[in-house]
Amino acid sequence: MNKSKPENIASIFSNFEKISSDFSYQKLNSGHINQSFWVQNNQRKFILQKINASVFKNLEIITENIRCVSSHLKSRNYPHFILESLPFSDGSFLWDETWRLLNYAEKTMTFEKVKSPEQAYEAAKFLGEFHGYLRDLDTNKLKDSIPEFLDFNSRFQNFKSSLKSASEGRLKISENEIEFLLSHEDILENWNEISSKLPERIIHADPKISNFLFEVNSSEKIKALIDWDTLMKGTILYDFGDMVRSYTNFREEDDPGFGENFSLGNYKALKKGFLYHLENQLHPIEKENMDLAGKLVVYIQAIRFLTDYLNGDIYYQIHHPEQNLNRAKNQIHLLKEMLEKLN
Ligand code: GN1
Ligand code: MG
Repeated sequence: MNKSKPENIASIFSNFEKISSDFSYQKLNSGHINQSFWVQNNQRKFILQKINASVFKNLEIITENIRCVSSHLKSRNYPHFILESLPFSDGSFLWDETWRLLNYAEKTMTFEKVKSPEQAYEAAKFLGEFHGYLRDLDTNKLKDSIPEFLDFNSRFQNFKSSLKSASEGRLKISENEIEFLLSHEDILENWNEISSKLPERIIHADPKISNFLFEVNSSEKIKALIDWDTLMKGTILYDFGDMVRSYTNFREEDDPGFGENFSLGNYKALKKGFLYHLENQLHPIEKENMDLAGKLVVYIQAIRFLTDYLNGDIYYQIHHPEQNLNRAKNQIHLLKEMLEKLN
């Protein structure tokens, strides 16, 4: 029996609490890795998720990392929503090995794309504040939820391997993108020159705009930062770069169109927002390399999407056959404009 089928949602949830007459659920379409459902019972809402165990190979680690960060934030009186994994009736945090239940920030909404520089500013400020609260949590308390997640040289090598194993058809259709990525390896080389000097901190590692919950009917008031599965030890510049990737993109992540891709206005707002809480906490080498971090993360994300396309779409969920290629094109177009405008 395929336990991920929606008809099992009620039965999985019933291992948390009795199903009441107002029980309902809805599949959420955001996220490329896990399957998420919004569940309501007794007028309370939760997120029920089937974790993708081929990406997150050790689910105990992500559960433990979330628990560790939640309790740290509570002990510091973090003033916003704190994500928590909720125990099922037998005391375990995972049901049937891959299902988990999370608390939910009520009356919130998400955006797939940034609406305005003000919104970029607010989200970056919110993330900077989150970092400020994590500053005194020992980085060794978190274990790697995905080994080599931040190993950009491995990502490049995996891309090169995919060129050897991909089908003729996929290689042909993406030849321009392959050529672009191979000819811009200098971005990675520039990064390699500074990376060993960057301080290690606890980072979120996926702060794209859709991972912020905004108050309903507000595009600026943020209630929560969610998706804590990739909380890990790494450089804070990865978080900054990932925000650049997401917040400066005028287009949706799978829109392959070219022209008017990068918003310099959003970029400036985001930088200002990020530094709001962190100005005095960042090391000079971090402040000096913010632009490079933006380019690097977009470059690596393009590589990740294209590698997955060449490998036959085995990592990211897709809804149509060229979606990963379109996602890669979108990142490349964004990067092209960044290279022009951020010099
Ligand atoms: C994935 O599943 P989701 O949307 O939270 C990916 C991120 C990428 C992002 C691109 C574990 O995140 O690293 O930046 O897609 N997560 C993992 O949208 O690979
Ligand atoms: Mg994520």
